[in-house]
Amino acid sequence: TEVAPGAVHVPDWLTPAEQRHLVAECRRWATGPVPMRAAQLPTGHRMSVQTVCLGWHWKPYSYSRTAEDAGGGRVAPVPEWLVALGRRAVSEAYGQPADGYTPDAALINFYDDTAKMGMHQDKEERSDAAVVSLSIGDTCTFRFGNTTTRTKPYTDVELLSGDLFVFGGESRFAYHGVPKVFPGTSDPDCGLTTGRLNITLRVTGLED
Ligand code: MD3
Ligand code: FE
Repeated sequence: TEVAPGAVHVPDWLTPAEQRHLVAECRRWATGPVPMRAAQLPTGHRMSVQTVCLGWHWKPYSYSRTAEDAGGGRVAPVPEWLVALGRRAVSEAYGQPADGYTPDAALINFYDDTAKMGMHQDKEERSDAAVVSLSIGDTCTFRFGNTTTRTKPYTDVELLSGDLFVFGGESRFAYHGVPKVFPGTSDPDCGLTTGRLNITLRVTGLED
C-alpha cells in the first residue's frame, strides 16, 4: 500500500522465523561492544526509546564509528545478510530490482510499554536513498507527516509485527513519529514477549 509518494507499507512481510532470527540477533547486538542505551538529547532529556546501531553510531544528531556516549566502543558492522534483506525489502516494496541499494547503517530501536518517539525528520544522512523499516513485537501507531511541518496533515498507520515500510522518494524527508505502542499485542511467535523492536536500514553517504 502506497501511503504517500515513495512511502510503501507491506503488512506481514517478515515470516515468524525471520522475526525470531532478527530478535535473537538484536539481543546480541544490544549486549555487544556498544550496549543498547537511551540516547540523551542536547536538551538533557533522555529518549524513552533505547537504541543500538550497526555500521555507524547515531548520537543525536550525528553519526560516528565509535560510541562516545555509550562506552566508547567501536560499532559492529552491518552484516551482509541484513544488507541483502534490505535489498529484497526495497525491491519487493517498489516492484523493481534494488541491486544498487547498500545500506551502511542500521538503527535498532526498542520500545517498552510507555516509550514513544516524537515527530522528527531524519536528516543526518547525506543521501536520499530509501530507508527500510522492519517492525517486530507489539503493535504501534506510526504517524507519517509531511515535509514542511511537525504537525498536521499526517496519516496514522498501525504497524504490526512483521510489517515492512519503505520510505523513499518524496517521503524520505517527511516528519514521522511513534505516538503510541499497544502493550500486550505481540504474538509470542515473533520471539518478543514484551515491547516493540524497529530496525531501520539507511544509506548514510558518509565515509571514514
Ligand atoms: C520516514 N524510527 O529511528 S520507523 C527512527 O518505529 C525512527 O522506531 C521509528 O523514526 C520507529 O528515526 C519509525 C519508520 C521510519 C524511519 C525512518 C524514516 C520512517 C521514516 C526516515 C524518513 C522518513
Ligand atoms: Fe526517524
